[in-house]
Formats: sequence, structure tokens, C-alpha cells
Amino acid sequence: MSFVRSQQEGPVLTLTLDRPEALNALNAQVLDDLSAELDRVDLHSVRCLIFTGAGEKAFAAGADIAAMADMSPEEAAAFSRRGNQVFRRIETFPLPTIAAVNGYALGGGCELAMACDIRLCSENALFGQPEVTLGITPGFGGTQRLMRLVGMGKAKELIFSARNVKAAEALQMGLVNGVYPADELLPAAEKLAAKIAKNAPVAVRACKAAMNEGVNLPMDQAIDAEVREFSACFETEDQKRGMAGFLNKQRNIRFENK
Ligand code: DAK
Repeated sequence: MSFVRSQQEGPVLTLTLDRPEALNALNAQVLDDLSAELDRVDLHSVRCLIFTGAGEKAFAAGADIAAMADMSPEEAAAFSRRGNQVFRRIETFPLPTIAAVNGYALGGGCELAMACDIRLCSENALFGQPEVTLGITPGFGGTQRLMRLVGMGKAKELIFSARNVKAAEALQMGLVNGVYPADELLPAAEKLAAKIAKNAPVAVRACKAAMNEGVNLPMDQAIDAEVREFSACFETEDQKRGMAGFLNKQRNIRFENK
């Protein structure tokens, strides 16, 4: 039995953490199941991924505290490495990713959302890094990604104090891109995913690669990454069709996946 459900509708694949009885808490099997689903993604037919949580309360209430409670430092290091590996894979996945955060996104849940490219949330979402209340640090990238998203001062405030943040504040600080009534969240994520999926797929992937690479580089090197991705687009059919379409006053070009 898998703790991750996958459903493909056209070019959009939704991966749902499916462990609602534990508020979708992330244990080793959930991480392995997530990883296995990523292995299975058909890069020819899928153009955008959505991550969400089963049930009405939680996206994910964090790493599984019961599973972590008796870990040795070595086991904790292995668990942290595993989580970081999977989340880094999501962050660098060739396709765009959207987290549809439908409730609690605490600890590892917040970290999973932050590993995605874009975050949308429900009005009842709650974000936070409560690890210091448990005697640990964030272990799946929280100390690194939160400050990159909301700035060093705000990230330190939230991580040191373990204060949780409601949807409106998350929106205001740029942690999420949009807030929706619970029943409108998935449709909004699907609509955004469909809009992304209509665009030239190689170009969209190239944008993600250039942005992910450039964010940690000095500007001159970052621009080199853009030049590389931009020029590579000129080897694609999409570039030829897209530009010819514009010049011929043809709109709504359908781009084939490659
Ligand atoms: N782990 C395991 N089980 C959890 C869980 C979690 N994080 N969160 C909730 N559950 C389980 C509860 O134990 C309960 O199970 P039963 O008692 O029914 O068997 C069930 O889900 C429903 O939860 P509640 O009864 O507590 O539900 P409430 O609505 O009353 O409260 C809550 C919801 C989200 C406020 C509360 O459950 C809560 O505070 N949960 C813990 C949130 C939290 O502290 N999350 C951060 C976890 S720490 C590292 C690797 C990773 C990490 C750090 C280091 N290394 C290895 C270095 C990451 C750490 C974290 O994510």
C-alpha cells in the first residue's frame, strides 16, 4: 500500500500524500513512496505536477514525530538525508511543481511546500517550523529555503520562535502566491497548472533550470545560465513554430511535448 496517490488529468499530474489519519506526517515510507512516484512520472505526457494532502485538515503536519522520537544521531542523519534528497529532487525536477497546501504545513510539511516552485493555499492553511519546540532543527531544508523565500530576518524570527503563520500572513510575506476557499484550492491549482502546461514545454523547463541555477550564483554567472538555456531553445521545434505563429498572426499554438 502506498502513502502517495497519483492521478493524471491530461498534462497535469497530482500527487496526494495519503496518510490522513496521521495528518499526512512524513515517515520513511511516505518519502520512499514520493520518490517512487517521481520515478514514474512520464516526462513526455506530463507538463506540471501538483502536490497536495488527503483529508481536509493537513497538507502535511511534519516529519513523523513518533518515528523520529527514538532515533540515534546516525539514524537521524540518514532520515534527514533521505528527506533532503527527495525534496531536492522535487525542487530540481525538470517540470514545474505547485504545492496546493490544504491545511497544516508544519515542519517537514512546510519544507515540502517550499521545495515546490509555486505555493497556493486554502484559507485554513497554517505554516510553521515548530522544530525547536521538539528540541531539533528543521531537517528537510527549512533553515535554507525559508530565508530564500521570505528573507533572513523573517525566517529567523519564524524558526527561532516556532510561531505559526496563517494563510493571510503567508501571502503577505510571499510564502504563498494565492489563498483560496478550501473547495476552490485544487481547481485553482489545476487551472494554473493547465495554463503552464499550454506553454512550450522545453522553454518552461529551461526557465526553471535557469532560475534554479541562477538564484545561488553571482549575476554574471547567472546570466550565463540564462544565455545557455535561451540559446538551447533555438534548437527546438517549439521556438520555430512559436515565432512563426506570431509572425503569421496565428495565436494559441499547440506545443507538442518533446
Ligand atoms: N508526526 C506524527 N504524527 C502526527 C504528526 C506528526 N508530525 N502530526 C500529527 N500527528 C498525528 C497525531 O499524533 C494524531 O494521531 P493519533 O493520536 O490520532 O494516533 C493524529 O495525527 C491527529 O493529530 P492531532 O490529534 O494532534 O490533531 P489536532 O487537530 O488536535 O492537532 C496539529 C493538529 C497539527 C496542531 C498537531 O497534530 C501537531 O501539533 N502536530 C505536530 C506538528 C509538528 O510539530 N510538526 C513538525 C514535526 S517536526 C530532521 C528531519 C526532519 C525534521 C527535522 C529534523 N533530521 C533527521 C535532522 C523535520 C521535523 C518536523 O517536521
